Amino acid sequence: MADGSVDVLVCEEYKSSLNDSQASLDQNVNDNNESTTNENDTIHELLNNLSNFTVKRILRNDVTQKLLAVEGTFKGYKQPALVVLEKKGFPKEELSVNEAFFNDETIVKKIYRNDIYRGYDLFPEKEHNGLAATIIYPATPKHIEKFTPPTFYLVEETPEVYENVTLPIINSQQLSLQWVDNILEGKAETDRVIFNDPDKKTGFVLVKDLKMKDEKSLYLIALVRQKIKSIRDLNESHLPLLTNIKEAGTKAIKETYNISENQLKIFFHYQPSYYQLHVHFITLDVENAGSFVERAHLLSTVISNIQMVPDYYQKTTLTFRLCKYLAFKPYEDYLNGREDPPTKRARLSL
Ligand code: M7G
Repeated sequence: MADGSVDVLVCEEYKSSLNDSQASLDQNVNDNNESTTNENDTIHELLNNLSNFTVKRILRNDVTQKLLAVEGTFKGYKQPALVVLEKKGFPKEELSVNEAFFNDETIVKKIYRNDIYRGYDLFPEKEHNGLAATIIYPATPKHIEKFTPPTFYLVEETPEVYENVTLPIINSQQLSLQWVDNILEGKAETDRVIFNDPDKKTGFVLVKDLKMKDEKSLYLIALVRQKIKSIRDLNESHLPLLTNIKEAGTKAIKETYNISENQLKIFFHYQPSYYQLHVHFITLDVENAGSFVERAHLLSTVISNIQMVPDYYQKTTLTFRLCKYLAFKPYEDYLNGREDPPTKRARLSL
């Protein structure tokens, strides 16, 4: 099954960078090129300022990326336009930083003081105060959708909800695991394998993830040989497997990439997209790699939880987010259909 269908079940990472979104749009824009070249050109030629643009809808206001995407119209042009504004990054060199901000052109306004702390608004000279703008005209529904963040739905999955909702979904709609078997059996991606432990109980294959595009940023996954769906199935009997992945996996990474264990983020996803247990290995400096709190479970924490309570993952409530209403609906239906759903009962007793 193609990866594109994954997000029906689990929330795929939302493409938060303009570059990601832009890359996937390029083809689309090229497809439109022939029919729209003339109108497209005139709209940009006449563009001295943006006063003839009217905002119809804010699609995305990303405080982390400092990015604003709006849909609107240009006066005299019928079709929708998309304008993306992005704050620019800072210069890399000390000298350039000095010249750009630490001069008598920069206006300084004090906002607050508290003890030794002061907050200011700074207005550097225009050249260093700019925004990057991308204008797409005409913007197709696909462009608009790309820049519109999904609505997320949080699920607090008790063991009962797992049994009655998640498990039937996994059993009926699971994505094909053929690619996992191919790697485990040495039939595919053999040149991308970093380490292979053939033991049936504690063995695993450490392989470059699809997301690892080059050698600069590490992204590996350890595919487990035992048939285990997810962390929900883990118990005391799996501790040797988990410690082996941690110890042998980090040793192999040290030998291959010279990266120490203390530079690695090693985690499971819950819910994962693929229900054959696997562990993600990335370096600590990689942000936004699916390691947000409502999805990532550190391997070390999982080991520790099971050491304290052997059936911890059969007893605990696991919280995760879904980004499609279609995926959330079975949970909503189940909780609404019961007279006294477990999560409501728990909240009422607080
Ligand atoms: P996940 O936690 O099930 O879901 O991780 P996610 O995809 O939402 O993170 C599965 C991991 O397997 C992901 O990091 C994928 O990039 C990776 N992956 C998926 N496929 C189909 C392949 C593949 O064919 N080869 C390799 N090497 N990695 C894959």
